[in-house]
Amino acid sequence: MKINSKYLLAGILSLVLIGGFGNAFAATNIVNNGSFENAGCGPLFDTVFTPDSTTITGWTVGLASIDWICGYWTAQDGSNSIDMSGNAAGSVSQDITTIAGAVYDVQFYMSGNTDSGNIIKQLTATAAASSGPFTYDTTGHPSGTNWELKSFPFTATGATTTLTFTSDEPNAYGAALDNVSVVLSRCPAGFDLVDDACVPSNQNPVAGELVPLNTTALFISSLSSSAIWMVPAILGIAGVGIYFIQTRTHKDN
Ligand SMILES: [Ca+2]
Ligand SMILES: [Ca+2]
Repeated sequence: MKINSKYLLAGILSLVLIGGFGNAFAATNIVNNGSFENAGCGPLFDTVFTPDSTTITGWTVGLASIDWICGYWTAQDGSNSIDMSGNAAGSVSQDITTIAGAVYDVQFYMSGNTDSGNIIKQLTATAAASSGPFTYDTTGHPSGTNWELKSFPFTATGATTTLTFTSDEPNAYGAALDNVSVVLSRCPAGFDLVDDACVPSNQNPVAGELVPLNTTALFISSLSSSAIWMVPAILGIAGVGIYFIQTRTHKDN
């Protein structure tokens, strides 16, 4: 780690900030093509048989087959969605880059193929040690007319986590799936979540973030993209004044 230090003279007017601030940075979806929107589907739908990892960008089809829906019914997001049972129960999976020990939130929308089969459709979602069935009641909801938001968290155990959705409908009429997202929600112990990344606690603050140093030190970051530490010449003094501050430019690793 290379650290360049220099001193700046800065006037700070009544900007005294103590303690932590919430992270307003929008969380980034780390799923590739979570809405199944790449070109090539249609018209209406394509049945995709295993093994296949090229038809739907980012996704590998397993078990028997899935139906890639593009017009046969209305998607939750964009134009395309998935019938988890093609001609029989299928699955879709994707390897996601993760941080061991970090917690992620999975969200997806679920509906069902009402052409036939069970009234209540079921799929199983799996990521790391988290796995569970999700159900959708099609009563009163023809295919594509209603979508329910589902979610579950998982804790990553390595640099890659496989996210899998598997049909529990042993026929051609499965649960429908669309708009899958995974976002980082909590960092491992000793790390803070800053702008969608895990940084060592009390190190490497990012410009624009307000990071507490301790209960008396004051911190404001706004001058550049480099990390900036501001240590008032007189710690703990609030109010209008001119403070000497120290800046450090961090270069990770
Ligand atoms: Ca979609
Ligand atoms: Ca089908």
